Formats: sequence, C-alpha cells, structure tokens
Amino acid sequence: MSEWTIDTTVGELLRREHGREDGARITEGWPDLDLGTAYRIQDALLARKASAGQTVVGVKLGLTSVAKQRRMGVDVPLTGWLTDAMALTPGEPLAVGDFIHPRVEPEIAFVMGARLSGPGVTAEQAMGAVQSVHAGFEVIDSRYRDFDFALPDVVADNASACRFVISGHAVPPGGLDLAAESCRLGVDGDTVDTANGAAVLGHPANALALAANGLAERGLAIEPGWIVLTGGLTDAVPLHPGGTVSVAFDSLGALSLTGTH
Ligand code: 0L1
Ligand code: MG
Repeated sequence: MSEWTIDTTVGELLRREHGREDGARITEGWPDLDLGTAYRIQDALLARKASAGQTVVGVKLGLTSVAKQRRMGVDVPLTGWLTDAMALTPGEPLAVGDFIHPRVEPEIAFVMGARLSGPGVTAEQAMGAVQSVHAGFEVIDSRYRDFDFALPDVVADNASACRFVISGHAVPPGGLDLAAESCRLGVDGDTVDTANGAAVLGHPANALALAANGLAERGLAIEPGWIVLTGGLTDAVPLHPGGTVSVAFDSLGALSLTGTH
C-alpha cells in the first residue's frame, strides 16, 4: 500500500476478511497509527458492513485477562463491534474453511436490559443494566499473520471479531457470583483448560463498565437488547473441521461448537 489512510486500511482489512488471507501489521506501513485513529478505522469498518446490510447487535471486549494480554504482547483491553452476520445459533456448526485461522474462546455473555451510558459507570451500575447472563463462545480470526499485531492494529481489525454464539439458557443475574463462576473448556472431549469469571478483569461486570465508559469517549452507549461478550476466560483454541470445542459452566450451563469443512 503506497499510502495508509482510514479508507485504505478499511479496504485492506475487508479484502483480507473476504479473501480469507492474512497479512502484515498495518503499523508496519503506518508506524504512528494511534489508538484514536484505530477506533475511527474500526467504526469506518462497521459503517462499511452496515452499508452492506449488517446491523449492530452488541459489543465485545478483548484482551481482558492479564494472561492473554501477556501472550499477545498488548497490555490494555479493547472493544469491538458484534453484528447480526457474526451470530451463530446454538448447535450451528462453523465452516472453518470460510475463515483464515479461527480460534474459539469461552466467554461470559450479557444480554442488556437497560441502556448503559458512560462516563463514570461502575461495575455495580453495569450489573444493574444486565437482563440475563449466558454461556458464550467467541470465534476470533485475526486478519494479521499469526495473530501478530500491536494494539492499534487489533483495534482497527475490530478486535479480531469473527463469529459468536450464546446459549439460549438465560440466567437472571441476581444471585450469581460471576467472579467465582467457573468453566471447563474441552476439545474433542478432553478438558484442556479451566478458569473462572475473575479472569476477566476480576469480574465480568468490570469489563462491562469499561466498555460503557470506553464507548462514551466516542459518544456511544450500550443499548438495551445488545449482547456483550465480556472477554475470553481461557486462551482461545483452534477449531478444525470435524473437531468440537465445548464448555461447561457451574451455573450458566454448557455449549459446544463443531467445525466443518
Ligand atoms: O476477544 C479477544 O480477547 C481477542 C481480542 C483480540 C486479540 C486476539 O486476536 O487474540
Ligand atoms: Mg473474545
């Protein structure tokens, strides 16, 4: 690319997504790309998807666990957009060949009952706006080679968002201890990891508040009915054709996702 701009970056990220092709960091060619501009790229990418008929159904948080931040070499959480085209129904398989290098991570998901508008939203206020809590999976698929990026790259790339699914089992938030809520992640029937909700910034409500306050800086709020994916509880695992990733939570139930060709 001879000159990187918001428009050319959006075009390149969409080209990679549609062509199932990864590539180098945008910051290799645009080293002074800052975080504010990266979020403008993310919003411009969303506008292109909206003009193609997609609608926003929620927001995701990424890099909310210290372990994952260390592994990816990025030290702050970020947000990205969820659209209707990214939603899988429970039990629907993922056609792995449609993507670049999809990986799956278990998440605690919220469905919002009330608008949540920052700044200054506390975790308690955030939980008060939640209608129901669900077991979820996010499928991430970075448009960067080997998931290798700096923070502005991954923000521009809509936080590697690709697909997601939440369980149809809606649990009311009252009475749940989401910091202690534990999950067991399985691949093809073998347990590969365990974690609890405290892995997400100490409590998933902290992630929700952070998203509301971050969106407020861009004049945006979390709307009623939106889904919020609060961040991976464990490391993401690759999904292969014929393989199944499953998660079993204490109180939120179980979910599985199978890969096909
Ligand atoms: O949802 C996530 O935590 C992923 C955010 C982007 C980082 C990655 O691609 O691993
Ligand atoms: Mg995630």
